[in-house]
Amino acid sequence: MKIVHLSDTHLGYREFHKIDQNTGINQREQDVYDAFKQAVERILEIGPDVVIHAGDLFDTVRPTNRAVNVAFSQFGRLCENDIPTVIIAGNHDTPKIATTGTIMQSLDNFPLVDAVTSDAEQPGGGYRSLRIGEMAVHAVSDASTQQQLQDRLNQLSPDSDARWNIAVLHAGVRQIQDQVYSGEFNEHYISKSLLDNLQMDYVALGHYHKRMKLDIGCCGWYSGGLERFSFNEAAYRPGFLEIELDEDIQVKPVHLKTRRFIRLEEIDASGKSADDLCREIDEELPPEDELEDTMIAISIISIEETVRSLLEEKLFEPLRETVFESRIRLYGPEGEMTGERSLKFKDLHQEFADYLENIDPDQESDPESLLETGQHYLSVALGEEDEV
Ligand SMILES: [Mn+2]
Repeated sequence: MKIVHLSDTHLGYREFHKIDQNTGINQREQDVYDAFKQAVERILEIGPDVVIHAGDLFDTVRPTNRAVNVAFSQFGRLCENDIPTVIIAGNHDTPKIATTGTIMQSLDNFPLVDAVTSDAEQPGGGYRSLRIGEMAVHAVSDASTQQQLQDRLNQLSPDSDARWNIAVLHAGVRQIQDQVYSGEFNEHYISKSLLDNLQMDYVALGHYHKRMKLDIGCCGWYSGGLERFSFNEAAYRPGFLEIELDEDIQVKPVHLKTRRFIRLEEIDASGKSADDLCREIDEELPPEDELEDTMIAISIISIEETVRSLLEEKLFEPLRETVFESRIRLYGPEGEMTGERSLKFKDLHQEFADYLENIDPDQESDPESLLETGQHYLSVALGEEDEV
């Protein structure tokens, strides 16, 4: 039997200000849709017995109509081709207040899709055990709280009638060598000992965007994301996993063609002139005609102010004009950050707090309640909070 395991599609994600010339929408948002469509093309070529999506289908709890349409049309293609799909909600799909509900539960109405979420109307209460051919697929949705997730995990047990038992989970993992976490405020964890004792044949994990085999009691993988969602993910290879269940379990990565990210090794500027640094960086960069579509991250330490301003003029200004997007981080001799010119905003909540700090306080308004009200509206707009 053959499984395709993917996760972390984050449909609706958008960043930076570039617009796709063909569609008129945010280019990174379009990139993410394109990666998902490309993945579905590959899946149709592979023709698996089941597709497993281990969560974070959408980037936010309240995705835009566009993101929903992309998801529905692509799952529709899988249905038309008679490929069953099991999907669980990840932390990005799960509202903090359960009554908010999810759009993902609408996917459950598709004939061949089992969409397992925390919605109250859902059969199984966030845990469903499904028989697909010789497989039993145990799908556990992310929950609003760690305790709720734990309660679901405690129900997990293999189906002794099935030839293969597969668990589908969305969380970080504690107590493995590289503890896996994203640093998101609403992420949940599974302990290594729980995974060690699951007695499954395969554990399909989502959440961590780097493809990774887990050192646990059975075969378990993070499939990784279909795209990169920050410069920190520059070294990850977007794609999914193709799994063959035969005498044993064979796991094969399938890579997708996505936007190029280049993150240079940190450069130490001590004793170097601006020309030296220009040469050093130029050697690492692709030819000029390839720069236009590329994301570039550069980090330089111990740079003197005079060298920095020369480099700014000779290299960084033209580079910023040319590349798709850049993150250039420069640190002075004392380790202080200098000349940060990246267009990337900080977290919107932080931007707003910084903005309030820097404006003249209005006599009439109470700065704390202004901050609180503003943060609430931001949360609503970002889909993190309910309007009430
Ligand atoms: Mn996640």
